[in-house]
Amino acid sequence: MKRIVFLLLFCICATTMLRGAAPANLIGNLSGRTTISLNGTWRIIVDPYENGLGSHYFENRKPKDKSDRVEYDFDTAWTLEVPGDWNSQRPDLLFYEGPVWYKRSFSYHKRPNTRVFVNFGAANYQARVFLNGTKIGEHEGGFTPFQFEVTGGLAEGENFLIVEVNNTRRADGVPGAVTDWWNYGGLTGDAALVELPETFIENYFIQLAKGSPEQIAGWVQLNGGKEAREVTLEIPEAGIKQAIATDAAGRGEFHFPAKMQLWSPDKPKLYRVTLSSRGDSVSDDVGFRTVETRGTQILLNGKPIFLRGISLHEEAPLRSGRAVSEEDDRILLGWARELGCNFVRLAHYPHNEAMIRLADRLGFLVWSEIPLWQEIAWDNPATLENAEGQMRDMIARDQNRAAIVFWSLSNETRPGAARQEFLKTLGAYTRQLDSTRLITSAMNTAEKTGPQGRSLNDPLGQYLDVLGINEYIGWYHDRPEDADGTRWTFAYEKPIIFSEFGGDARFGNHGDAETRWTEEYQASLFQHQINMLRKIPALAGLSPWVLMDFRSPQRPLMGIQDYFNRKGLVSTRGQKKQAFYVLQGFYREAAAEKK
Ligand code: GCB
Repeated sequence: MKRIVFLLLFCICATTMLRGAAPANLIGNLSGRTTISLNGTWRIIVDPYENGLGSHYFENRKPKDKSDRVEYDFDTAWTLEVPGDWNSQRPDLLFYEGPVWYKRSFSYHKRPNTRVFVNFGAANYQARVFLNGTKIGEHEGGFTPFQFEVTGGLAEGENFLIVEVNNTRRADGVPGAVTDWWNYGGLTGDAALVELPETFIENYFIQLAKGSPEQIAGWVQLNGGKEAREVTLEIPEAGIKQAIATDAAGRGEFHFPAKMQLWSPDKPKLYRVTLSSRGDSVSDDVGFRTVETRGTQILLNGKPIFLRGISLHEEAPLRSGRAVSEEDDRILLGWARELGCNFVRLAHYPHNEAMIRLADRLGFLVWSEIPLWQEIAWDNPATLENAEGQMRDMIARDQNRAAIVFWSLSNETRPGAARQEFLKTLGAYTRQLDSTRLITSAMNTAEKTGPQGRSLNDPLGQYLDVLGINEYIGWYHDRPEDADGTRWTFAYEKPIIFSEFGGDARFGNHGDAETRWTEEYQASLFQHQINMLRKIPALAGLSPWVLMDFRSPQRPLMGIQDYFNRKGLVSTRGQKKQAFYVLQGFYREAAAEKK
């Protein structure tokens, strides 16, 4: 008995230690900071047999004399551009999965009273980072930023960074071993040094208080000093100047009345907000709005809103590869605008920060999610910790963007006790980090109830504010016209978003509406889906699958797919398929009705 109690205690302690070992908090809003870009050309060594660590690639060794043997040389190695994936930059790396070692030299001149951090916007999937031959940290998760302090490790003058990025898929990772998107590897986010004072404003949360359009609430976190300090928050255009006291841990919370012009897709008003504290100051552009639910409605600023959306991957338009720049994002959101959207579902992982900021400026509501897709190691505590870490960092980066109204926990997961517990914990954690936004998930577990009935009873629904449904009537089962008579019922009285439906069509492939892979088939499928959706009173919005064709290893049909999922309404070259105009027609009507 004693032994059992001891074992139990040991397990509890071990789990708490594991879960308690939270990495350093992220520094928010790097665009408001002094940064030195490390983007551009990096040298790379492809390392399929994982020799790099044993052969000390991270030391950037050179032969000591002419008889010395060193079997690598970054100076003569291949190159890649950062930010960017390796698959689309070199034809020989299109299908590559494994480690690649990146190296870049830079010169740095030390400045007094300055702390320096290195930031990577994203590295898929795992990264080990070395500065001047010494390891400074590692990171897991392919889409969220990470930072390490390098103040002590920087040399005066010449320095070099070496990063091993490994995109090997892992069954215990997030995502797991299988996805329906390309496993683009590499340093896919911006790389930069960030200079900050000894004590600096690490991050802050400034939004309208939950359900109160006339109160601003949030917190600020300092990093550095040991004594309490004051932070001043100013929004000059609104005549706001508030003093916030921080405690010895550098945290200050605030809550004050404010009458703001509210952010909405029609008027995406942003205010310049400045936070300052002895020797540090950071500015940001922040919008203010409320979002909540009432029965089956979503209320934006207290009024019901119908979400005319589209799902999209972070896939570059007009070329292939990860979308990594604001120019890429502008094209994608431009098509969404033309379609008549006021909402985008950024599938299936956090997109680059520029995309969220652009959505904020252009007035798109955003669904943002972590790559928790289908099968995950539900029983593994480290997988849960990983999912929580990705959620935490996505929120830490984007929590001041009014555009984001949903944090999504997962996509298409199979009900079961372990999954339920995992997502319940993740949901509670997400609410604890941000209680102002709505929590959702895309579910695909509707049951057939008779020849024309479908019912969504997934028990995950109880933890969500808004229910997302992915369904593929007319593509993976049944025929497109079967949608017309389908009647939906839902176990929860909550807003419903049809977060996916669609079918593949190759642009320019024509035939009748019965013939798969044609534009006509896809257009007819969209029309039948719309017929069905019109009859669902709880419908709060939709984000069909998908804006643009995207690469996927699961799609090998030659001449049609060529390793692309062709469910796009637009081809990768920007050609609009017939279904684009069907959805556009519906959105025009919906906008006119002010649904
Ligand atoms: C889904 C997934 C999405 C796939 C899509 C498809 O249900 O959520 O990631 O790409 O279906 O095309 O099969």
